[in-house]
Amino acid sequence: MTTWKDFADLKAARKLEELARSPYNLARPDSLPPERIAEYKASACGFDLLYAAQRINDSVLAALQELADEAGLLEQYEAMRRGAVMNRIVGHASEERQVLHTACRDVFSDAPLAPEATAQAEEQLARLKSFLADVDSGAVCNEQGETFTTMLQVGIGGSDLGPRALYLALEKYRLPGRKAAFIANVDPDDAAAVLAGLDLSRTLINVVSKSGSTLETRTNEELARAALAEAGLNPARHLVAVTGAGSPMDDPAKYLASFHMHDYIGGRYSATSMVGGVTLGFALGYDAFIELLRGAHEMDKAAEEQDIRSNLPLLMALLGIWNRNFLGCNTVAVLPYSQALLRFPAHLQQCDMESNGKQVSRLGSPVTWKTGPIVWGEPGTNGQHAFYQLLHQGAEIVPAEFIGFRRSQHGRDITVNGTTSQQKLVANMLAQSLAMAQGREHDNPNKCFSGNRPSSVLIGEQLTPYAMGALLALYENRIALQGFCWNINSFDQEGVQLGKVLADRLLGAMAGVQELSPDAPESSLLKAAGMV
Ligand code: G6Q
Repeated sequence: MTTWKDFADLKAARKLEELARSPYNLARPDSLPPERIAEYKASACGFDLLYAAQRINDSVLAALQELADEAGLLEQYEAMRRGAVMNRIVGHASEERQVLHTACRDVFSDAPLAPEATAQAEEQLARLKSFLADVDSGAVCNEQGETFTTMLQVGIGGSDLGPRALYLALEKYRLPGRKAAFIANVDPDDAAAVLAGLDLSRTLINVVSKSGSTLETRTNEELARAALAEAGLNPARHLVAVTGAGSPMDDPAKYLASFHMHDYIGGRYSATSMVGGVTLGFALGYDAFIELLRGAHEMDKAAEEQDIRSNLPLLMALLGIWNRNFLGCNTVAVLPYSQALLRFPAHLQQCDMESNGKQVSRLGSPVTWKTGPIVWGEPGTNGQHAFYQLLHQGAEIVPAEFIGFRRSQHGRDITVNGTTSQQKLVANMLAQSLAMAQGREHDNPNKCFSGNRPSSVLIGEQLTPYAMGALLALYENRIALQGFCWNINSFDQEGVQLGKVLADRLLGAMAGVQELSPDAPESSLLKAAGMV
């Protein structure tokens, strides 16, 4: 396997630093000629990436290619998919795990790269298929013999964000009479509001937790069990589990059906495992879930291409690195022009920031280069009436990633003033990219747009299960490839531990089982917050 190299030691990084002294100026009047727009376009799995509005030229692209080659990004990507232990920090205690979420969708290959993991994924898919067939036929039903209409997924973080974002994106493809709902937070008001909207007698509750010990999820499981009991329903007929083998939740006797996720699948990369599969399969149908996996698999394959101009995930990874490390941008806005992608930025926020928000290299030393940016976003055009002011005239340069589709999902539209709503949506997206790039001069400084603000447009035909799978894998792979380049471990999340430990101490004090000195900040905080 390629030796892991520190970002600061890459020769191509020196070249890029040099090129970053005079990056392409998008605000020049002739900055976006037709040849540039046609040439700076890459395609995969039905998506086109238009990247002429990035501050790059052929020399920058050549140096980014050298960076990718020198850091061995594709070798590392292949090693990951073949089951190398990528989740580790050399010389320090770390998770020491394989990273094999891609194996969940390698089920379409004749020769899967990680055959054992893919065989396990196939086994889980077969279980899911047969469970869903029983739900469809009514063999799995409530005590009155009625079929189930709703699946409530109870899980948090990686066990919620991806599945929820994908469900919302694909709600249009719901099976007749089926829907999904979600509870993640330990906020009792959220659970109360969600439960109030459900007919529990026709609801399957899918408790999803890889560790089987997450405070929020186990608390909400108890809350759901209590709600079932209160409604006179037998939890044994309503509860389904997805968990890690051997976890405290891995107890088939307590659930109507149990599915496994394996330790080589990280929470935030688990949407294509049973973590997403059970709820998506219930609500959209097994075939739709398979289509989603197919899209993801084909994007995984597209990421094997050596030439960065033909490899969408790698190109997006490198453009992000150019903006972050060489042009000094601290954040990235992901702006879908599709309301169905409402929660996709939130999912990416976790996937990216939990993966690449790191300051120690895989060789165990503090990094001397910037790593993951702050990722955020909301659908357009709503965002245009909100925070785009800062994107166009703020003191911070925020590279934008626009995502849109040529056709709507429902195909129900209206023509007003000669254009459909879908045309208005896409026109607005393209206009925003142009406005950020070219800006506008004006005598009044307050009406002046400096321009020269980079963005890309990712456009697909229509948001289908296949397209959603491809989009998900595009970003998952982009994030992993960036982590390889920064030489950080994108697959652990030590940074979330301290808060959990301190919350446990506070809860221990509130429950009267943890002795805290009255002078400890925990005691004073509890008092000041009026909680004791
Ligand atoms: C994701 C993280 C984290 C995790 C949740 C839920 O990569 O590990 O968001 O998914 O903490 O964990 P469980 O699935 O174990 O409940």
